[in-house]
Amino acid sequence: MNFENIKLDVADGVARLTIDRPKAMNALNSKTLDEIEEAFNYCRENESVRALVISGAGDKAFVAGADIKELAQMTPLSAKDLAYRGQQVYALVEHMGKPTVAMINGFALGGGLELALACNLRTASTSAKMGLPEVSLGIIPGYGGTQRLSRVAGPAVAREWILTGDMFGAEEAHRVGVVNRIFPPEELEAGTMKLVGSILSRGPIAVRFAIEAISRGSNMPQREGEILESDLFGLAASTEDMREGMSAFLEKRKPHFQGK
Ligand code: DAK
Repeated sequence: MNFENIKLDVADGVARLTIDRPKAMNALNSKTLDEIEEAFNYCRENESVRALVISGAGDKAFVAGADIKELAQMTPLSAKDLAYRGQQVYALVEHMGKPTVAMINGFALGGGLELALACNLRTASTSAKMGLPEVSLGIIPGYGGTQRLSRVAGPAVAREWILTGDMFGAEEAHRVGVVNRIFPPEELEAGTMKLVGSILSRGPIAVRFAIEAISRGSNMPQREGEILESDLFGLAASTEDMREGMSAFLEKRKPHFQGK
């Protein structure tokens, strides 16, 4: 695949998607959004991809939001189209059915933070800065930020971040649960890959069902989420992976999961 504004490499089951417009702080213009969509579809459909890690090129930015030059041209109708399009692309990563990690290596602002919030997990460099500055531009978050930040870190944090439009450092983001793990810049990559490696060593079907139960369940009343959980639990109990995992424990050896 030939991309202009992103890179996609797959090695050892992990797809690395790099947003690559460093001169514009990796801001998302419509071409970049198209390419991200193609990459997400590839990752979803391709069995050799077992996990996805997203980061930004260079050492300054993850993604500094939507491209403000393009946003400035928006009309009500084009804004509606853009909203629909962005929501579709972000839903692809949210429902990929494989572990997805945003590795936040610098500024993650606006649509950039919203992209990270659509991933299952977030790691960040201690020098990263995050925020939803849309109100400073006279708009509100439009790629799910008002919804996902509330679900990830709670409505009080979402109100503070969205209403002030302020930027927050990685330590604060970690403290309030917006990011899962923080690392010094030089350890971000290794730390993130270690986290991914730990997930990939577990039963792949169980990981997939756990992602589904958490993601879909968070949009359901608790009792319905519990019913979804019990259905998926039942399905997990039908897998060879379950037998292997339990046999390995009883035989005091490491499991060899086949994803079956
Ligand atoms: N768009 C376009 N260009 C950007 C950009 C952006 N978001 N962010 C940075 N750049 C460009 C700068 O214009 C500059 O370009 P040149 O002047 O060199 O040509 C270059 O990147 C380097 O930036 P700076 O010189 O500003 O670098 P600094 O280190 O001084 O500052 C910064 C870095 C990230 C703090 C600063 O660049 C900054 O504040 N950037 C803007 C952050 C921002 O407000 N982002 C937009 C958030 S709003 C929608 C759905 C979603 C959205 C919109 C619509 N619909 C449903 C319709 C999403 C909205 C957002 O993301």
